[in-house]
Parts: sequence; C-alpha cells; structure tokens
Amino acid sequence: MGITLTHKILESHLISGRLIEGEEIGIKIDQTLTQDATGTMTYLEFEAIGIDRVRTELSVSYIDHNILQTDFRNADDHRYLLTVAKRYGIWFSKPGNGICHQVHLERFAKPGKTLLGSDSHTPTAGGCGMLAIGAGGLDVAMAMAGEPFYLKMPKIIGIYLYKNLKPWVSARDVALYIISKLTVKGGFGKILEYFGPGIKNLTVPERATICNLGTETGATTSIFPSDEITLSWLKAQNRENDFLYLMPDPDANYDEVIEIDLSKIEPLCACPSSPDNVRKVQEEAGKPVAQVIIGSCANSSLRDLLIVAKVLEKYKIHPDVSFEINPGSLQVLENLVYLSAFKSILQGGTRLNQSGCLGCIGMGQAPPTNSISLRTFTRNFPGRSGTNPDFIYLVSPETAVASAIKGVITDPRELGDYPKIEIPEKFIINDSLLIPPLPEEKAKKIEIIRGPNIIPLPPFDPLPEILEGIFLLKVKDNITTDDIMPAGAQILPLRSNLPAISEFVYKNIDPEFFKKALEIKNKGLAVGIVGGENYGQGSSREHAALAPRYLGVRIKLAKSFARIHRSNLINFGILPLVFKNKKDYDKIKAGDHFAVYNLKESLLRGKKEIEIEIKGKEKILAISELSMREIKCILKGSRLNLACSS
Ligand code: MIC
Ligand code: SF4
Repeated sequence: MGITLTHKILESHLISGRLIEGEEIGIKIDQTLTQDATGTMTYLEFEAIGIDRVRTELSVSYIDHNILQTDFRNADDHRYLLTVAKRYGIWFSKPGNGICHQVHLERFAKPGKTLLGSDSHTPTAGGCGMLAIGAGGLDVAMAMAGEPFYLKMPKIIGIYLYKNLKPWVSARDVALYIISKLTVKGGFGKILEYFGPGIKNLTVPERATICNLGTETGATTSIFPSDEITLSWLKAQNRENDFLYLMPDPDANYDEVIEIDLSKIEPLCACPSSPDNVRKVQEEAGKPVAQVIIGSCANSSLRDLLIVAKVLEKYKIHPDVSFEINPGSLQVLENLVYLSAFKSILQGGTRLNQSGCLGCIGMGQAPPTNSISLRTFTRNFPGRSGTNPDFIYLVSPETAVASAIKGVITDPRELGDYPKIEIPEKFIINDSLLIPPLPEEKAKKIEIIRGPNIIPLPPFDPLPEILEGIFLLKVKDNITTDDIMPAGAQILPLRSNLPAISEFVYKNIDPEFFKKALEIKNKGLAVGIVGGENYGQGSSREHAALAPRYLGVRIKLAKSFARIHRSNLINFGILPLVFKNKKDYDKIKAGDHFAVYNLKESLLRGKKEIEIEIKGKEKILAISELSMREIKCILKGSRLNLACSS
C-alpha cells in the first residue's frame, strides 16, 4: 500500500516515536509564526528559555489582531514584538501588512515543510502543501528554541473531491459542508488530506480557505498536495524556487475516505451561534441583515475580493446594510487597486478597513442589537462579535455580497450569471511592511523595549502530593476558549498582563469566577472545573490555561478535551482528566469538595485510572490519557520548568 502525503512529510520530520495512530510523536518544526495576541506571551516564554537566536529555518512575528491602539498598551506590545524580532532573528510583519495566515501563504509557505503557529488557523498554509499546525504559545516558543513539537499521531482521513463546483458555490461552501458532516468535534485526532480530480480546479487561496476552516472540526490540520496549481501560485509570488512537487502515492492508505461530489454542494451558511450549525442559504433567505463583512484569514484573498468587485460592477449595496471589507493583506489590497477592481468596490457602497483580524476577534465592527450580521469569518461563537446576544451567520463572499445588495439573506444564484474573474500570473509584491531578521552580530546589540503593561511570567509551582480542592464551575459540552478567556477590544490589550487578564476568566458564564477562585486558592486549596465534551474548542490562546492556572485551577475533569487546549493545560501544569464513565458527569455539582491522593505516585507508575474522592458522595473514576513526557510536565508545574531543569 502506498503512503499518504501527510506520512511523507511526517517521516522526513520525525524525531521521536512511531507513526502509529495514537502514539506520541515528536517532529521537527521548520517554520513558526506568531500573531500579536498570542505572541507577546510566546516571546516572554521564549526569553525565559534563554536561547540566543531562533533555531528554526524561518520564524515570523505578525501584528494583525490587536491593531486598535486606543491607549499605549497595544502599541507597546507592537514595539516589544518588533524589538524581540530584531533581537532574536525573526521576521516582523508590521500592522497593516495583513492577517498572519494570508501573508504567510503569500510570502513564506513552502510545500513539504512543517509550520507551527500560535494560532489555531495555522493550517491555512496546508493549501500550499505544507504541514501546518496550530499550537499554544509555549509549544511555539519551544519550537523556536529547536525543540520538537509533540502530538499524538492522528488518523489520516482522505477527502476525495470529484467533479466541479457549480457557479456561485465556492471553497467556503465546501468547508461548511465538511463541518456540517464532521461537526465541531468530528475532526479531533485527525488530519484531513485532500486528493482526487476535484482539486485541480481549486486555486491555492481556495484550498487555503478549506484548510483554514478544517480547524472548526477540531482537526489537527488539513493539507492539499503540491502540484502545478501550487507552482503557479508560487510563480505569481516570485517564489517558484520554493516549489516541490508533492503528492500522495496513487494507492495511498488512508484510515478513512470521505468522497465529496463538488457539483452537489449548494450555497451554505453557518447559522447562529456555532460553525457547525449549517443550513442551506435558501432555507434562511429573506431575513433582513444589518451588517455584512468580507474578511478574516478564511475568506479575504484577492480571488474573494475580485468576485465582490465584479458583482458590484452591476449592483449597489442596500442602503440599510453596512457592507464592510477587511482585505486579507496589503498584497490583496494593492493588487485590487492595480487591477482597477477597487473602483466598483468603493462606488458600490463599501466601508473599507485596513488589513487585519478586526471584527473577527471583536476588535471593532460589533453589530447592532438584535440584528443579523453576515460574515466570511471563521467563528460565530456567542458574543465573540462584541454584541451579546448576537446573530452571526458565516457565509461565502458570494452569499455575503448578494445579501448586502438585497438587504436580506440571499442565495447568490439569484444574481444571474456568475462573474468571470482573472487572477494575474504575477502579483505586485510589496514587502515594505515586512522586516527581515538582522544578522547575528547586529541582533545581539538590540535592546528589548517593554511597556508597563508587559508583565513577566509568574513562577509555576509543582503539583502537590495530595490534590484537594473545590470544583468551582461545571460547564456543558463544546465550551470554547472564548468562553473561558474572552477576547474583544477591552480584554485583548491585557494579553501580556496575566494578573490583569485573569480577572476576565469565565466572565460571561460566572462574573464572580475570578473572586471565588482566588478565595479558594488563598485557602491553600486547588480549584477544579468540570466540563462536557470537546472542552476548550476553538482558539489556541494559552491564556485560557494560563489565566485559570494563575487563579489556582489545577484540575479539569471533562468528558473530552479539544487538542490545543489540552496541550496548553499540560504545558502549564493543569491536570486534564476524562470521566471513565461519562454518566458520572451528572454526579458532580459546582461547589463539591474533592481530593485525589497519591497522585504523583499513580501518575509516575503510569496508572491510567485515577480515583477522585468527592466529599459526601461516592468516588469517581477518571482516566489519565497522559504520556510520560506530559506527566513530568504537570508534576514540575509547567513545560517551562521542565525545559529549564533538564
Ligand atoms: C481566533 O480566531 O480565535 C484567534 C484570535 O485567532 C485565536 C488566537 C488568539 O486567541 O489570540 C486562535 O484562533 O488561535
Ligand atoms: Fe484573525 Fe479571525 Fe483568523 Fe483568528 S480567525 S487569525 S481572529 S482573522
């Protein structure tokens, strides 16, 4: 049997373990990326490791999330990140240059290489044949220090695409179709590898859209082969030397194959308030919309905006709709201008913003009360838009512009002939906002500048012998890291100030969480949290582990965990245990006292079953699915302590 594309890349990067499903493997990371919201913490951690210069082939620090400078804090973070980049041999992408994933695809993604990014949508680069994985900041810091990235060997799911998309149906609809089949947890422990004749008509940015949104299934990553389409993308970027032809073997052995007839896919939308709440656009048609935004790392490429521009040559935006565009990158913006596509966009009634994440992470663009907002973004988790409650639909650029024109949710096929767009063979390349690393001698002399809001990491104490405490909160299935550690323009500027951001942990679920947790911690007890399935889905933000840890959380007991959040918990010494019997979830109440005896000994002996005593109730059995490396990390109190002691 032949091997998959994923296996080919993993084999050439394998440092430890065997490529057997479920076994822990360590892989070499060629490239890293960070963005500013997770980056400040990542670089504080990198500094704590004490390495003189990054040990990757390439590392890039992007500024795209916290780009509103309403006071000194975000601006100080940008300056800190610039000086860190200069000091340690890292590329720096200035604010305004674009969203990390879009810019990385344009300027750095290389077929056959590995990329680790402190952002969950890092798999976007899979559109260019790269094995690109999202992780917590500490894992990225370790990769920059030349350490392997550890993960459980996922299952490889082959997604066989055949036939062609119908007019007005695009990559977003394919992605939504897949999310509707897999749900927000169906991709857990899996890599989605695309193949088949249907990929021939998907350009690299379209492939990137599909890989980007694979994240919303919980998949480890998604990847397309590198073929002549990849080559034409790299040529257009003046990077043909980065090309490598890379295909799965024709008889590649996938753990499972999903077949998708592209011609059967219709315009789809993810209804409020989960990316897997997918319905046909037709079923939602006619509902009035107040706001429509084209943007985010999923759908704001040149291809996407050219479609919008073409449509607006014929139509104008409805007077009741705020139609907004956040171009994916400076390159997208500049090429639009050069191709004169900009004229119809501006004359059609568009509110144009700078390149960046903006409303996708609640940095502005909050919709009005009780109104529908359509977005080409990645996530519509409740309240993420900044308005609570909100009514956010995720759609393709085609559906977005059609609805903005009609003022109601509209199936784009109503607009008649599908416009033809021409993608230039060569893009205008402008790297003026992309600062290359300094040579070593110069770099050593750079002074790192920190503002008053940048607070060094606290020490992380080891796991106590007896873990005794209170389960302070019990939450339901699919809790997101946005629920645990909300984002938005108020909270994001605190990403480099752990004591301050901790006050917002679980704020929208229990506004008193922070106070109650500190009371428990100050009594010398541990704080515990009980969760349902897929606990911690969504963002890679390690603040969703770090901040609870700061408040004394030492154990999370859930039905199952999302991959990145689980790793982040382990990295910061929080014990993630799963119920042996899921029905036991019903037996625990918030406020219950718990104790786990002989924890250290049990873990070190490799005991899988851990007994949790609940005061006044019968014992509960939990399962530790930890590897020995992970156990050591938890016992030490954090992966940083482990790295610094070895
Ligand atoms: C997101 O889309 O949720 C983010 C903001 O990009 C996060 C990272 C963060 O919280 O800073 C992600 O996807 O990892
Ligand atoms: Fe930025 Fe949104 Fe993409 Fe996250 S999902 S990187 S916030 S554009």
